[in-house]
Amino acid sequence: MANPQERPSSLDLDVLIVGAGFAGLYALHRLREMGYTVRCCDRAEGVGGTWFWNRYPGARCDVESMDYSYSFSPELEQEWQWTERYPAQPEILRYLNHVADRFALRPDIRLGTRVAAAVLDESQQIWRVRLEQGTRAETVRTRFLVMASGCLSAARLPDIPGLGSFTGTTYHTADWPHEGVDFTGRRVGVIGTGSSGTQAIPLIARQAAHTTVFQRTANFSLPARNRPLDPDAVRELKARYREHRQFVRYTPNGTARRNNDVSALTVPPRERTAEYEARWQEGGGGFIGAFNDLLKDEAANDTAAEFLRGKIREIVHDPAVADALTPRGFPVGSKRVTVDTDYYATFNRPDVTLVDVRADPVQRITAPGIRTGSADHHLDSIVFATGFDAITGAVLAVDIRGRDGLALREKWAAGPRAYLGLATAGFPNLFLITGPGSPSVISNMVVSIEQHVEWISDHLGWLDKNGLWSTEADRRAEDDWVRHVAEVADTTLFPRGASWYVGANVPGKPRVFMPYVGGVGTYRRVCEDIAAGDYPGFVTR
Ligand code: FAD
Ligand code: N01
Repeated sequence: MANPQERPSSLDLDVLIVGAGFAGLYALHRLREMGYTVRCCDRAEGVGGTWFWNRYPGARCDVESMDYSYSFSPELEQEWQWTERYPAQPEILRYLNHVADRFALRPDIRLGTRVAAAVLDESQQIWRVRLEQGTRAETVRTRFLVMASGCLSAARLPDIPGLGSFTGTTYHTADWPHEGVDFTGRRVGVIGTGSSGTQAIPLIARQAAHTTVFQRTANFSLPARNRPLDPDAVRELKARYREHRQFVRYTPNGTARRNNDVSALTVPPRERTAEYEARWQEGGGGFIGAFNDLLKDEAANDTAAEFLRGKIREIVHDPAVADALTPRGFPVGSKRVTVDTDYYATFNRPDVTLVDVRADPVQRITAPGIRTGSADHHLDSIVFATGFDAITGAVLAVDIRGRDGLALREKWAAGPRAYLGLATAGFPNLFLITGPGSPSVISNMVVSIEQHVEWISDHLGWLDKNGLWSTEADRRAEDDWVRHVAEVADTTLFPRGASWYVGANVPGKPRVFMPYVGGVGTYRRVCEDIAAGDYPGFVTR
């Protein structure tokens, strides 16, 4: 707990947490249990983060529910009943609301409150943080600032001319109306075929009079094969949940996925195809674990890519449409593989049109619809499934100024730099949950979030136990870590896709591969060693 006599008299809080999603809720609970004075702010009008905002049809997770859930409370994990293998957004949001109530978090959460700026007061080693609630603004003084602001929370509209001129209705998947949208009888255009688009398109198509999908990059998509959970299997897993969670924490991805430790190139072609087929039938992202070199070796990756291209040709009847839906030019997995229900089959519907905007580019949005090089598409609604300014977007949307008034935006102008993805030199007592350089989006994020929350809170406890007030990443340690993150990425095929992992979806964003792909378990051990060694790489005072 913070030592009261060391607090500057003007301090309002020990810790301010930005964001009330999976990360912010757990951070609030854990730090409050340790005795800190903590508040959490979210610009949303409810808790849940991702699951508050993304209410589009078909929104669900693609990590299995029994793993995509908190492990910090054995009671919570026993009492909560998931209904599906991949629960839909409303169920995950109910879960997070249950967590907020069960742990009495709400009194310390301020909703509808945006954190606009944070300035380090060097003389007192505290943060002055500007909060905005509608037209009201106030400044709070806090010792620690924890950015639990999300890797996929800064939604992006595309830079298409004429965006404001459309006279129909527009929606972004990550800011979906709470009352839902009835597309019955409407001509709907969907821009974007990433995870959100591939989940939403089949359901929109079932309802709308006509659906036009504007695809820029064809992506690899795997069938989810979602299903209700088998009560016996749930009971069996719950009986050994503790052991299972401990196992998952040290796996490469923070999931119970079966990773086959064999090269795709050493097995006979028929055996290889059988393995791919079994995983395709099983459904979900486990396909990528079929062989140990799919994300390392181009020739190995090609075998998986070719299998998936064959599936598209099998499912989609019109060869020209199948061809346009076929991903080419990047390895499977280097852009996040999407997990869908009936995505490819949707293109067999007579009321669905695919527009390949690489071949026929969007020129502008007009009053009645979308104009491409070859046609005017008349629409009643446009759905933007165009993604996020990922990983750094929400952090840099806050004007954060550290030592000598340096803006974090300036420090990260050529790409984000953070030690372990947890802290950044020049910004003492500022923590990033699932920040750049940590496994974050390459993992089951709930596992990575819990690990970061626990590591940060343990570090705070250690500082106080040792009578220290502040902690800051050492610049050399940070440089070494950033280099290591890039070196590890370069041993894989990940940087080869023009994905949001490298910032390729945001014009002008520096092209840096942001997540750490060395594995969740490996990363956890590094963090554990650093804690056990009294935090080398951090300057504490
Ligand atoms: P978030 O849930 O994004 O919460 C961050 C919160 O911070 C938001 O509510 C936001 O409003 C708030 N915030 C940001 N900036 C400010 C500010 N300046 N002031 C005030 N509030 C602010 N991950 C998986 O591992 N498995 C999945 O299956 C999976 N499915 C996903 C499906 C969708 C549709 C999306 C978009 C993401 C998915 N993810 C998945 C990633 C998901 O984001 C994480 O799993 C997890 O929910 C992130 O939790 P978080 O608390 O870190 O961030
Ligand atoms: O966003 P995306 P998302 N003109 O960036 C296209 C998680 N998630 O919201 O590929 C035309 O992936 C863009 O094209 P291109 C998950 O981590 C998980 O779908 O850049 N098209 C792309 O097709 C995921 O990866 C689930 O060429 C334009 C699409 O828009 C992450 O969130 C569900 C364009 C954006 O895809 C983001 O997913 C949902 C333009 N100007 C989200 N601009 C699960 O299932 C962009 N695009 C778990």
